[in-house]
Amino acid sequence: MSYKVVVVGATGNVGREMLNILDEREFPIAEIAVLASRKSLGTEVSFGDKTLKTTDLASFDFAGWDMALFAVGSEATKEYAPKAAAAGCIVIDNSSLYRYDPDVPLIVPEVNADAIFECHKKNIIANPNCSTAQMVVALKPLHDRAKIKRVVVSTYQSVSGAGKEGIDELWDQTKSIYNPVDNKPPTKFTKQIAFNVIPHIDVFLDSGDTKEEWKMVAETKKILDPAIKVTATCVRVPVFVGHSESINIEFEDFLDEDEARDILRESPGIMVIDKREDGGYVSPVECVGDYATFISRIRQDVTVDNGINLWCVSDNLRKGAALNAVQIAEVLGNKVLKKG
Ligand code: 11C
Repeated sequence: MSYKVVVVGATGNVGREMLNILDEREFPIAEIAVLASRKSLGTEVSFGDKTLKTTDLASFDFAGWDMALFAVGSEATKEYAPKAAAAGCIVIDNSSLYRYDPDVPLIVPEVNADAIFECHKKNIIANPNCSTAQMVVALKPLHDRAKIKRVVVSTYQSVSGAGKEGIDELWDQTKSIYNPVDNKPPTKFTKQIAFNVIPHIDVFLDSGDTKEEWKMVAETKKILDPAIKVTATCVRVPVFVGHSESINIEFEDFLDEDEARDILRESPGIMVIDKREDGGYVSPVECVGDYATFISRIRQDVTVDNGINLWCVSDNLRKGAALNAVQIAEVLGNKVLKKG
């Protein structure tokens, strides 16, 4: 069986990655439409060896299309996702708009693929925040074995999480360090990002946490287990692509570091690189373009009864966005649409 697929926001970083990944994974496509907002209209995008011309999101009729992968901001999603859903086209949404809606499943296929059966409540499925997606892939198999009580996570998030403007700002500031005449004040980030780190992603909440930190808590509970306590500190670092996370996990039951390593090695979506020698771990530049969530530095935390520390790295534009959306589309095809 093959499907009529729409990619909304096809000219953006995530939209282009969605097209690459649909092609790479040979997603069964009967017909594809690539949509963009008026300002990008007419822009061409690559899909395998084809070049596709974008059409206008505002006037597109979603009736008769099986699924739409949305990679646009919350405003455009708010306007067009309900139209697609009402026309019977199932939306897979990369924005944060529907993630916390109890009638919308929030899915990471390695963790909660069966939540897909909830998709008919609104004809919408949500894709999580990038920093949550990679973390829950790492947590799920360990939770199944030893039940996680609490997670303390610190993130090191690349500028591509903030879109093209984030990438441009790091690039321009890095160059201007050597040519101070070009020095411009930061516009995308709140402080200099080149040769610096910024402990602030998304808006501040009354609690003192940022929205990015709150998302990691709320989304982990929704995807994996509402009983797990999570506390997060999210930090922007001068890396173009690839989010890294230092994760400290406290379990109900004892889990030996060697067993944790073996479990992770056998788990879907994970690549363990953990050699305890110079370079025997993964850094973000090495994960770019890959599908896997890489786990390194797995070790006992002896300061609590049942603790494990690990280092988790993944391509935020892939597992954190486009790949996860395509994996959801695969599950939707196999579990829901195929059965009619
Ligand atoms: C960042 N994680 O790195 C964010 C980007 O909720 O989908 C993704 C925001 C989201 O800035």
